[in-house]
Amino acid sequence: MKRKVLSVLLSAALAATLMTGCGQATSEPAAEAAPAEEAAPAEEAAPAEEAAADELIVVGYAQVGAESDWRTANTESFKTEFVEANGYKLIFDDAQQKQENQIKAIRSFIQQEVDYIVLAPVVETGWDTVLQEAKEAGIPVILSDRMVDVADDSLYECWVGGNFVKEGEDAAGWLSEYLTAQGRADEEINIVTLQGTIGASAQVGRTEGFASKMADTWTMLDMQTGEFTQSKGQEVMESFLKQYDDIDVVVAENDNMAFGAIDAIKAAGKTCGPEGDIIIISFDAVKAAFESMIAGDMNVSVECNPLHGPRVSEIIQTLESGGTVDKVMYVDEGVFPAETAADTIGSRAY
Ligand code: GYE
Repeated sequence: MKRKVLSVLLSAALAATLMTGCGQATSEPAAEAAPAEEAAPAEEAAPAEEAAADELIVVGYAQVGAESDWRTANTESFKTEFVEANGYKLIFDDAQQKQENQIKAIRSFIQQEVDYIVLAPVVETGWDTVLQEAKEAGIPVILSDRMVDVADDSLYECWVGGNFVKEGEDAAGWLSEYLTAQGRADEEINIVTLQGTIGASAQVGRTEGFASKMADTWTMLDMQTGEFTQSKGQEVMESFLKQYDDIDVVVAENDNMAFGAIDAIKAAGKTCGPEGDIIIISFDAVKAAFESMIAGDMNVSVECNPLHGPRVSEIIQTLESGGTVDKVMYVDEGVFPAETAADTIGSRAY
């Protein structure tokens, strides 16, 4: 609907340009000014590039922010996929980890009459009103990465992302096997968790998943948010180290917070990683995590794949051709322990 209007406007603008003689050289007559209802669609008469511009699918992406390596890879994935050569115009908004900014971005996408809205919601709650507005405007909303918690699931088309609960379970499963292999299965183990942004699906799922697999011999000493950033992760770890002198394991709910925690541990004169005193468990498995494992600082990173651009594009293409998509689509993810890092790093895409 929207694109047809745009195409009519563009063809009228083109015709006006041609009639004033300022346009690019073309042999086409001014007949392009014909009303849209006429048989020959305006774009057939326009030069190839103009025709292509008429057909672009306009996508507004309400991104969380730029808080982590994962997020940077995710943004890159969208910016590479949603290009004119693939038939898209991308309107990208970085909300700096603030829900209010994402709500503003969505309202602006609605005003601009985009064809699709893609939302990576910073937290799960508080979306009912603005998604209702998008629905009333007839703009499909595709959720990517994190989930929303809304009363009416017809407010979004579908969701694609990682299985965060499973990631948390996998992290605990790895720890259990690791401790057993070390002959420490019966030892009292003290754990602290650096949580992601409270209320974000990645935080909620990873915290829940890990908690559900806690062994009887493990104690969760403390959990605090590090907002998914390296600096906050470091700050929180510094305070944990002051408070507790017997930390065996750090669970960082993303790699960047783990990097901050490692810095804090070293600054406190302690050691971590496979040869050190404190076990570091992390999530995302970005390239820098592999480097950290190779350097001997991190024990394991549970993968979370950020390359959602092509996945969302495929969803849009399916919807464009009248097809249907699954409501919930999980991406396959693995677990990467330090001993495999050197062999794997070369094949990592992010
Ligand atoms: O783990 C973290 C990022 O929602 C899965 O957000 C994403 C998380 C990812 O900031 O690094």
